Amino acid sequence: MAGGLLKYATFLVLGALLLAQHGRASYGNEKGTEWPLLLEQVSALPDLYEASVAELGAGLNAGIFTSVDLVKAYFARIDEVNLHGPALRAVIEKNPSALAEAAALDAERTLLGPRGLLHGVPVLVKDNIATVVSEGMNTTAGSFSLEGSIVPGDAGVVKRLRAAGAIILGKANLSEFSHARGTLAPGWSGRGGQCTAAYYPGADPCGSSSGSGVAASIGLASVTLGTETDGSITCPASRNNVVGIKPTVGLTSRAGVIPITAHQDTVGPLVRSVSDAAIVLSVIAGPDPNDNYTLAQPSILPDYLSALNTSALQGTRIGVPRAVFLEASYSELDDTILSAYTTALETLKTLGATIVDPADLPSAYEIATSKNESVVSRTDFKVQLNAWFESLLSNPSGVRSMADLIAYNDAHPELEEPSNYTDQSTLIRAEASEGFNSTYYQSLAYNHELGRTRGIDAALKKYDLDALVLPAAGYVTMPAAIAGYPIVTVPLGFYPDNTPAVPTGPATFYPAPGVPFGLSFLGTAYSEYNLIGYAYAYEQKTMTRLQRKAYAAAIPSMQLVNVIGKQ
Ligand SMILES: *[C@@H]1O[C@H](CO)[C@@H](O)[C@H](O)[C@H]1NC(C)=O
Ligand SMILES: *[C@@H]1O[C@H](CO)[C@@H](O)[C@H](O)[C@H]1NC(C)=O
Ligand SMILES: *[C@@H]1O[C@H](CO)[C@@H](O)[C@H](O)[C@H]1NC(C)=O
Ligand SMILES: *[C@@H]1O[C@H](CO)[C@@H](O)[C@H](O)[C@H]1NC(C)=O
Ligand SMILES: *[C@@H]1O[C@H](CO)[C@@H](O)[C@H](O)[C@H]1NC(C)=O
Ligand SMILES: *[C@@H]1O[C@H](CO)[C@@H](O)[C@H](O)[C@H]1NC(C)=O
Ligand SMILES: CC(=O)N[C@H]1CO[C@H](CO)[C@@H](O)[C@@H]1O
Repeated sequence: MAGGLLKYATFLVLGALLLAQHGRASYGNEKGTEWPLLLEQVSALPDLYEASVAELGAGLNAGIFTSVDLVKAYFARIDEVNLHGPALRAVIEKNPSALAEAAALDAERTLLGPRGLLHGVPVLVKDNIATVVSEGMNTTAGSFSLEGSIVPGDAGVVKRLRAAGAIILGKANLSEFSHARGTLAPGWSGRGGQCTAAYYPGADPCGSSSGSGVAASIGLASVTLGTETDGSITCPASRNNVVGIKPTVGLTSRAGVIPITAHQDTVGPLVRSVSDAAIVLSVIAGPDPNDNYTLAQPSILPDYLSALNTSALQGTRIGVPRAVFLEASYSELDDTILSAYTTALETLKTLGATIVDPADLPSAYEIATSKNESVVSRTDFKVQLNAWFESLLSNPSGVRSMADLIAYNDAHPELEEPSNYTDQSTLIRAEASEGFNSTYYQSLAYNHELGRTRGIDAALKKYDLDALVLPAAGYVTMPAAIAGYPIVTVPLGFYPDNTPAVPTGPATFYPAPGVPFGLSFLGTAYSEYNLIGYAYAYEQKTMTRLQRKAYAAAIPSMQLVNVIGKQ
């Protein structure tokens, strides 16, 4: 113990020396993410359950701990809860090169100072986001059909993360093929098993970025990435008490991401705070020649960190598109959520917003019954997934097309179709699609009309709004999904302790006691800067995330103090 304290004191002294040496490093904005922080601000080791990117960066810069320590600590936390204890199954693989990468980044920091806010920060990415094979990880969307496959290289967003000095900690579990295989319990994949959320034993984590949401919620990584086609960042953010940004389609590159549809897929952060989300977005946003949608984004992107303004809602007009969620099909919007939502609207008013209620999308009822989304996504999925299989340098399973994949699943029931997880109807329907015919182009045009011109943009214009606000629960993500428009989700509340646990799958429950739910801000294309500001103002006023923690067994006990100075 005394040895430990001595060691800790040495770190503090070392930190002071390093701080003096690297005083030149200064990043971020004027609102608290600036470096270096004062030594007393970092003299306590941050609790990895909640630690922010800024806190970790301050401790790294001060030399109080290293990125090697961080990787060791997160690995220990994953080992504690992933297959053992509550067996959350949030992580599929740990990066076998992460420690070596961390050591190199530590050395670089000592020599040259940090590259930026994500230097040496461990990031967990959803298993549909490619990482170069030589590093030692698979990219499989959770499917055994892709185990050992050789991808051509890193995904575009991974290249950006690495350039910023981030460490890829591992791959997160997901709903297999981002929930585009069939009617399966959210969070299940053949390779990862059934992921469950950390707020109630067996809680449904939602999907498809399930592991990313769960890992962020209890600090199995500093930050995580997920992907959304329709709800796959928003919903797990909501169910796991974290912040999610579903960026405008075309803001973040999908190159190297196992696809569903280029018209809707998008990559974004799932993290514990709006500040962290802004930091991650500012790194992963930007053009990529390998994803031509990103070439249509504004040539100069805003500094998302300067959107972090607690007064951001002052003088804004925020709309309530009631028709979207009064539709009977959105039965998840029960009294608990609607009452928390009503309170949130009052909070937004106190923060200076004018609430316009109702502010309906003219297309709301058509969206609720339209099947145009699936016409487009099915057709795209077949074409794009076939292209993914063809792009692989090799694939040991022999699967080279969607048709092969369907046959593979049926031929390997022990791996891919265990009892209660047998369905692959979405794949079968996609395989039956006939390509880019006139029905497809008509449906695509309808999607844009329903989501954009008679949808979100129509409501913003008609009511002179800055943004829309909706509960994140339920499938109220479709307007933004078919429009390709952004959503920023923040914690809104929790189900009370006396909530009956309702089964949603063979091993999952929703709702259940203590299960979280979120609030979503929506806007037009490339309005992330504004949405981040509104979400930040609301988050800072309410700090809902901190009101409740995961159930005891799902809170990892390993911390930096357990690994610093150990082999
Ligand atoms: C992929 O997964 C297999 C099986 O878990 C593992 O043996 C292998 O090391 C992983 N990595 C690569 C690059 O294949
Ligand atoms: C991207 O390129 C494809 C052809 O490679 C083309 O069909 C599509 O319209 C392009 N999309 C954009 C947004 O530029
Ligand atoms: C924060 O937002 C308020 C209200 O929009 C604005 O007046 C103020 O200039 C902003 N502060 C900064 C630092 O941008
Ligand atoms: C697509 O949307 C249009 C316009 O609302 C509607 O008339 C049509 O029935 C929809 N098509 C499908 C396949 O749902
Ligand atoms: C286009 O293909 C879809 C299946 O992908 C089919 O349902 C539809 O009838 C086709 N439309 C035309 C005009 O052939
Ligand atoms: C399948 O799910 C049912 C409940 O839906 C459960 O009773 C049963 O044990 C499950 N079977 C397996 C093999 O997990
Ligand atoms: C990191 C980790 O724990 N990965 C596990 C994910 O689940 C599969 C299936 O149980 C295990 O094989 C992995 O080891």
